[in-house]
Amino acid sequence: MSLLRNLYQRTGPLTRELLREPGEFGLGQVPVRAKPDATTKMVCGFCATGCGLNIHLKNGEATNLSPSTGYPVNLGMACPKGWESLTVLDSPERATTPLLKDKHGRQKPIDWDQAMTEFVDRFKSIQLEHGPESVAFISTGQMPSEEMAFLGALAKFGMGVRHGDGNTRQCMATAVVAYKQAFGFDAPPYTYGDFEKSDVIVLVGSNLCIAHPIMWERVMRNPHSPEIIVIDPRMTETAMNATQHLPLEPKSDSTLFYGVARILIENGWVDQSFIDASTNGFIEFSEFVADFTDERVTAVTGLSAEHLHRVAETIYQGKRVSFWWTMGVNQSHQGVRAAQGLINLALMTGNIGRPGTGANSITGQCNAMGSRLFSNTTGLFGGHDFTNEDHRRKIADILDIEPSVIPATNSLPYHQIIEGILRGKIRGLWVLCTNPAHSWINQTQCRDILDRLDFLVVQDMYSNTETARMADLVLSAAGWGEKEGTFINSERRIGVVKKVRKAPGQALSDFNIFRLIAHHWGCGDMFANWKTPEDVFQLLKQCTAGQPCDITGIEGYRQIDAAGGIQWPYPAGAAGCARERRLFSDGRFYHADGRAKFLFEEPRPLPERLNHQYPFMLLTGRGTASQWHSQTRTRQSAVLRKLYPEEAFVEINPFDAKSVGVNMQEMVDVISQRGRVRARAFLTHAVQPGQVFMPMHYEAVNRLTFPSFDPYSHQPSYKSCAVRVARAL
Ligand SMILES: Nc1nc2c(c(=O)[nH]1)N[C@H]1C(S)=C(S)[C@@H](COP(=O)(O)OP(=O)(O)OC[C@H]3O[C@@H](n4cnc5c(=O)[nH]c(N)nc54)[C@H](O)[C@@H]3O)O[C@H]1N2
Ligand SMILES: Nc1nc2c(c(=O)[nH]1)N[C@H]1C(S)=C(S)[C@@H](COP(=O)(O)OP(=O)(O)OC[C@H]3O[C@@H](n4cnc5c(=O)[nH]c(N)nc54)[C@H](O)[C@@H]3O)O[C@H]1N2
Ligand code: SF4
Ligand SMILES: [Mo]
Repeated sequence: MSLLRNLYQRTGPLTRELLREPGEFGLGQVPVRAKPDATTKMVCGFCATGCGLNIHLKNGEATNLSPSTGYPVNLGMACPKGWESLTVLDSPERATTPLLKDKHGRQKPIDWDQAMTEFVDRFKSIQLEHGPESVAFISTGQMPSEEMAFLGALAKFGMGVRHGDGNTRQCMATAVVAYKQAFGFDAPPYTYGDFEKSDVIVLVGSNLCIAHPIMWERVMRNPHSPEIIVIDPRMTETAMNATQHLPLEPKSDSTLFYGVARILIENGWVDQSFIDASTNGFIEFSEFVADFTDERVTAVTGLSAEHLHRVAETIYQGKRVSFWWTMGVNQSHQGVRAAQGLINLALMTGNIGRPGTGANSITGQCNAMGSRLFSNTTGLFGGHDFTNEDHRRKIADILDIEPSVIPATNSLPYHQIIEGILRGKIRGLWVLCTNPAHSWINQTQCRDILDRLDFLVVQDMYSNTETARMADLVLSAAGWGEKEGTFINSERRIGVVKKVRKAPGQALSDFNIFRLIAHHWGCGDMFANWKTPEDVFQLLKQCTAGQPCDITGIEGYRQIDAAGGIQWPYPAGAAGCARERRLFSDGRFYHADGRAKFLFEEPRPLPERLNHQYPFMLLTGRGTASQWHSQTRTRQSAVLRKLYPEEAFVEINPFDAKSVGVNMQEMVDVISQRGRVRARAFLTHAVQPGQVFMPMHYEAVNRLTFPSFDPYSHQPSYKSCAVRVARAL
């Protein structure tokens, strides 16, 4: 404590002001402070479902929580992570002060002013020597939109940084590109009510029971006894509850969708009037899919012809068919075209824009949707384009900055930033709210590359993440519950997060860290109006004017809070505030001619094929509902820790286990061309012979994965690489 006090006393005036933050233990701008022992509500900070949680306060500070019954998302339910959201904040692993690596490689606590001096001096000198492109950032889908926007503006407009990307590249990039090309804007069209209104629900590469348990609860509330078709190589928990499970060969999704499209066309099971009125490219698409005969499709997918025809018939007979996809599609070497294959099925059968329908990408992180609109990485604020001069001028006007400070070119995507480090082009990296030394593909190379940086800054809640341990400078950040802002959930619903806890030690909200950096960098004037998250919300709101995501009708946090979240779009003048809205009910899309596009391409073979040395295909993904990604948060809760296996395990089919000579629970080595990792064997028929599965939550897993990427979205293909399994000696 005395160390903290000393550090505090040495800080400059702005730092001191920020460390005090608006109303210590208070709740900033959000009107929930009336009674110190009140209950307030906010949205969960883990997954993109965006459940509402009631936070119970004692003396103005959160002591407990329960799921909100009145919130339109979760209707009184929460998963184990949501319940444990407050617990994970209390941990000895929290970063309580900035840390600087000394010449012996040990990280030592420092005060914020010294941290700022190091940050500014090191990054500026790298930029001076190697040009502005030599410093880059990697951010996240887990900070409030206001913080993402501050980072994007500070780095790109204030600090002259040219390249910044997010962990959303690992996650949502494929869906973004698929939607932009097909619809003319990145716009997931649905509302969660659609789960309850469909009579056919098609889930592709999406394990709702584990990854989005509350969305699954919404499916369970569906009163129409829906057909549930799960398309997943594994018999997942979700597949076990399906009426049809199609255990296709990994990455054969587009072939399957083209085959089903061909059957629909041959039988005349299409909605010709919708196709004529609202789409382009159907004739070309029909000609293309004619080649996807039963023989071809069954050979590639491993499914029977009966399977294909039954799916096609179920889709035809459905009155309200919804198509949902997640990482089984997005994380693929040809993910964009696979996602569009699914979009095509919705378009050709007219299953879009009506209740219970849609081509629906489910997002992952609590604010992945916010990062898509407001992170200023791949696109300019509000769904604008860096390369468009009018867009740059519009945004410059709103932010009251010179248009010339806005880069006219796009940033490099994540994997090219990593390559840039390898080639010595990028020498300084600022990593925020993500843990690439665990989550990026092909870890052995990734760590080696991060090691080559002249200066690595990591801004995180915890000081011991795999990436933070490599950092030259750690900036100690507040987490969910310790700051305010807004998240956008999977169904485009904006929800509020509030400060209901004080961050430990000298940890500051990311927002205030950005204010501090702006001040020390010398660009504080540019952000003179960016004092509170709600100030920034007001600016972002203006940036959306006239866009498909227009939210100029929202007054501010109070209204969002009272309404139970508000879905975009909500333009000024919008009448009333409907609790639920879906897109495209008028059959008009965002391309200039108002039509959606059929997009397709010849499927390509897997980048890393199996051979006799590496005979198994490794699939990776979520393991349990109580584990979150690299586990920095979920491992802090004793309750959550009890709900998942502590050490890495590999699921293997009993038939393969026999051929390898391993029994249940024995240790094995899983070996790819890139690495060898030890794991416990879990024998299960849930994985098919020839495939094995490992959850991504264990750090070892990405030492095996093969770095291949979708050519359009640059998203890594985490879910297929060749491995062999051997008994551990
Ligand atoms: N508990 C928990 N929940 C989470 C998360 C978490 O870490 N923990 N993370 C959140 C995030 S960021 C995300 S992105 C989502 C991810 O949510 P999901 O995408 O549902 O989860 P995954 O397990 O990554 O992948 C889903 C399924 O894809 C299947 N799959 C693999 N290859 C193929 C293929 O070629 N085709 C098809 N059709 N399927 C395939 C896998 O077998 C797996 O069951 O979850 C979110 N929710
Ligand atoms: N093999 C394999 N790898 C995968 C995947 C897969 O399916 N298979 N899935 C990929 C996907 S979809 C995703 S989304 C990524 C996720 O990968 P990551 O983003 O690397 O995973 P997280 O553990 O969520 O990392 C978030 C970090 O931010 C910190 N943090 C949390 N809140 C805050 C905050 O408010 N401020 C700051 N500054 N820090 C905070 C946490 O402590 C943690 O270190 O993993 C990808 N990697
Ligand atoms: S389902 Fe997602 S948003 Fe809901 S409580 Fe669980 S982690 Fe939080
Ligand atoms: Mo994700």
